[in-house]
Amino acid sequence: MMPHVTGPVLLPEVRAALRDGAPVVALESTLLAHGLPAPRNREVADELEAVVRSRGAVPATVAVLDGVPRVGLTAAELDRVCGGDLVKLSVRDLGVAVGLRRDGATTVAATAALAAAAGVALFATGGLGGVHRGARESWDVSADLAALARTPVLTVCSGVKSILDVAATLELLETSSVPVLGFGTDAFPGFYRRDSGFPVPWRVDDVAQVAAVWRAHRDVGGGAGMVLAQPVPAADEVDAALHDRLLAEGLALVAERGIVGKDVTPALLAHFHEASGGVSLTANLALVRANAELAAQVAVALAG
Ligand code: PSU
Ligand code: MN
Repeated sequence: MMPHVTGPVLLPEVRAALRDGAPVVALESTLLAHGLPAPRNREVADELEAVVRSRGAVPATVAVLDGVPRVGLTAAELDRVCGGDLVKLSVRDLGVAVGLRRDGATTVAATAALAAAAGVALFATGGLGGVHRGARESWDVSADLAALARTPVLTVCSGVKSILDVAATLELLETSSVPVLGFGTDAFPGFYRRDSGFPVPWRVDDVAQVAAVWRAHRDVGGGAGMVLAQPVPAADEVDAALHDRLLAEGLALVAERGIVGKDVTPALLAHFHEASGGVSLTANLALVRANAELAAQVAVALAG
């Protein structure tokens, strides 16, 4: 039989940090490969890792390269992730990509799965996938939700985009026994907007509270992940009228072009970035950086 890789391969720095109980934060690669335009995405990859380091944690960007699931990437590997052509891999695609020795960027679901397998508990991203509008007909519900239900990883994000059915997404998180905490907010964030219009079930106001809740959740929470939702910095929030226009246009465009399945989210994101003259990109970058920073602070609190 041919030898094959069974678990993720850790960058030596990440392996050493985990061995020593030092703080580590996993970072998602689909947001780089499919959520941000090249070549800006490559700078963002470095910026996110630098933010994590600035708070005293070790960053570990996750992807599959040549069929090897990797937790922690070298600069050359980040080049490949940001260089285009990478397939978008959710959890169901991981085994296929490994078996066929392919490259791919990992979604929230796949990143959480590989991070957990590597022993990394903290994970930062921009927005979660969720229940799409019209899911009653299309059945389009992101595998991110099912993955969070069974993967003990704390995901720091800015809620979900209003391209989704936010109410249904929150309902499904409740059904899946995934706690949702608002960080310094009573409102579930709507990615580009600080308030999606729906409340969070729980609010926390500092990193020590997050660490206490996560420790307890691991003991009594039944094995599910947890969502820590932080709104986009106020200065970078997209104006409500612009946001509503972009959303209406994006949804119409996706319907018109018959875009379905895993292409829906990247198509909507691309439209937002192109049609907003960079405003949505600024917001996107600001919130991802803030989430990486918060995740690192929580990781440090948990390691201390
Ligand atoms: N939401 C965003 N930006 C993103 C994504 C979601 O605001 O880049 C990406 C994440 O990788 C997420 C994935 O896991 O899209 C969800 O895709 P789908 O809806 O096809 O499950
Ligand atoms: Mn989908």
